Parts: sequence; C-alpha cells; structure tokens
Amino acid sequence: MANSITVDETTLLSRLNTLGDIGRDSMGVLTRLAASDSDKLGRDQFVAWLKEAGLEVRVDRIGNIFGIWNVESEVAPLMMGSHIDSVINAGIYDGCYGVLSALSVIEAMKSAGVKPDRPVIVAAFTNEEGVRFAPDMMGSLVYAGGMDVDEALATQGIDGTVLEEELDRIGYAGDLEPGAIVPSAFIEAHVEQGPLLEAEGKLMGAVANLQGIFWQKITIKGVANHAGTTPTHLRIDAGLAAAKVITFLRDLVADSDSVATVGTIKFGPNAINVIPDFAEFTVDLRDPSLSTWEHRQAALTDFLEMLEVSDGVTVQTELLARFEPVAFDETIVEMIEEGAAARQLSCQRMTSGAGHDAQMMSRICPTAMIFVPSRNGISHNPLEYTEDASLIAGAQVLLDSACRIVAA
Ligand code: HGY
Ligand code: MN
Ligand code: MN
Repeated sequence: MANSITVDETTLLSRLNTLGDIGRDSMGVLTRLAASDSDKLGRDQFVAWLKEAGLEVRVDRIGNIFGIWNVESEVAPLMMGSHIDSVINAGIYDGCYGVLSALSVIEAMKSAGVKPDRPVIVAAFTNEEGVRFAPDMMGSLVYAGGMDVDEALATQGIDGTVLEEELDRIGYAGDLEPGAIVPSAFIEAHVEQGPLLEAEGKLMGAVANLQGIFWQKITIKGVANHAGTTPTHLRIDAGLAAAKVITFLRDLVADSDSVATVGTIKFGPNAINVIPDFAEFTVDLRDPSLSTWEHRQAALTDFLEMLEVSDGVTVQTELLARFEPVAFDETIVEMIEEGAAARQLSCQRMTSGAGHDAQMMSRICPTAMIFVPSRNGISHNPLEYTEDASLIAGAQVLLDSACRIVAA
C-alpha cells in the first residue's frame, strides 16, 4: 500500500534548480569544488533551507553538514543524504538530488504530523567528488572511521591549498566530532549516472552493491631532448610511456565489467619541440568483483615494472584511493523494491558504477541507495538530466522507506 504522504514536488524541483545555479561562471559553467567559494555559497543556501525547515544544524570537523529533526528516543537516527560539491563543468543533479530529496522527505513527514520513533537527519557530506582533494567520498569516509580526520584536514589540494584552511576560510570547520552520531540506517537517493535504467526501461534502481574504486597517481621520468635531432632509438620518452599505459589499461579491461580512466595528464617541460622527460597522470580503475579488481591492480603494477625496462623510464606511483566493493543492506534494498512496487514503478536491482557516500556509510550502519534514470546515461557533464517525474518518484520511494523505518 503506497504512502498517502507526498513530497512537495514544486519545492524540491525549484531547490534543485536554485542550487544548480550556484557556482556558475560567466559562461554558465557549473563548478562547485569542495571547500571553494562556490561550495560555500551552496552550503549557505542548504543551511538556510534547513533552518526554514526547523531543523537543528550541526557541522562536523570535516565540514559535513547535518539537519537534525530531534525526537526524544533511545533509537539511533535515520539518516538520508548525499553531497553538494561537484566536479568541474557539472550537472545539477549529482549529489544535490540526494540531499534535497532527503530534506523534502523530512518536511513532508513533519507537515503530515508523522511521529517518528527516532530522530531523522539529512546529511550533506564534504568533498564527495575528490576532484580538488583526494580521495573522493572523503567526508563520509572520515565519518565512517575510514580516514583520520586530522589526516584528511591536512590534505593538500591539486591547487596547493590545504583542506583545513579552506574549510576554515569558508566557515565550515565545524565542532562536531565526525561519526559522533551513528545512524540506525542510511539511505541515499541519487541519479544513476549511467545508461542501465533507461536502456532497460526501468523507472527506479534498488542499488544492491557498489563496485571497487582504485585511484593512483603515476609519475614517469624520461630524458628531455631535441625533438628534431634525437633518433627514435635513443629516446627515453616519458610521453610515449604514458601513452603505452593508457592503451594498456584500455586493452586490460576490454570486454569485461572493469572500467579504466586516465582523466588527468600533464607533460614536462610541455614544449612542442622537446621530448617529454616528465609525465604525470591519474588512473581510475573499477570493478564490481573484488578478485577481478585486485587482479587489474596487480596487472597494472606488473606493466609499469616492465615499462621501466622496455622504455628506460623511471616510474613512481602514489595511491590516492582504494575502496573495496560493498554490498548494501538486503532489508533496505527490499524495502526500496517494495516501495517502488507499491507505486507501480518498474524497478531494477543493480550495481552502482559510481562511488557514493553510501558506500562509506555502509561500514557503520545498514545502508542502501535509490537510483533514478539519467538521460542517455550522462553525468559529470552539464547535459546530465533526469525527468521531473523520475525525481519525484524517487523522492516518494525515499519517503515511503523512511516512513516504514521510523514507524513507531
Ligand atoms: O568518483 C565517483 O564515482 C564519484 O562521482 N565521486
Ligand atoms: Mn554523487
Ligand atoms: Mn559525482
């Protein structure tokens, strides 16, 4: 039986667009990197909405923001949420949908007079994207005890800044100890960011697991030399070696469930007529199966060792993130499936290709995710789009799940 309580569609959709306009440059490009000025503006807007909703606002030492509906109870809170930081040239739904749908759920429950048996919290975790400060999912990783908060605060960004100083500067270096509130359950609604639901014609995803994520920075040193006078066989070309790694990775994952991405690269001295003696790039390697994922990492290590011999270069690596695949809580996954069925919403059990805060929260409490379809499977791109009807349907299933969990 579907819940008679409904989320306020208009407010949810208008907030998504309002938040989606915060952090746009003069060309309309949306970028809200963690702890940046635009992140501050987004945070300020979110906190204002929390206060309007009558929630207690708390911020922890890594800048995670919590809107708390306080209820006298011995039972640990239900928490829902995601993140509001973005990648570069982002869409408006990634993360923000999970935070704002969670807020709309709390508001709907409050206005319907629901008496929850425990506190209910909406969370916006710091630095989920990891673009400025690695690793990704940092705020929830610290929250779940997977990274020491002082180590995280000392992280230096790709722009040379230090996270602690940036959180201080934007006014979000909170006082709450990360992990002080251990939820009884965590649910994250998120756009799928992939092509599966649309391809299968399904309206909802009940996310049962999430793939392993391996991030590594690779630095290759060669010998700079004249592009015109140096015969090919005398070259020690860091640029060529980097290219060999990129094509090796693509061949490694061909026809498999693994995915490999080299998303950043820089050469030195970066001159048109100088053979590069320096190449620095990042590898993002993922697979849902722990053994396959570990095998891929070992194959990359072997290839880099072979490259030092074959190309005469030296290779250094730095681990940036290594998060094993996680399985979500079966009870909550089934609750999401039942919620979708009660609303005649076609639903598919699935794996998340993207990393999410939920994968960290699953270390400390029963956790699952709700996906809604992404048009053409596009994300981390301004063309990211999800139909309003799907956004509302996902928020409604989140509301139904929340009402079931807190039913006294
Ligand atoms: O990298 C990810 O999958 C996530 O968007 N941070
Ligand atoms: Mn996200
Ligand atoms: Mn993302």
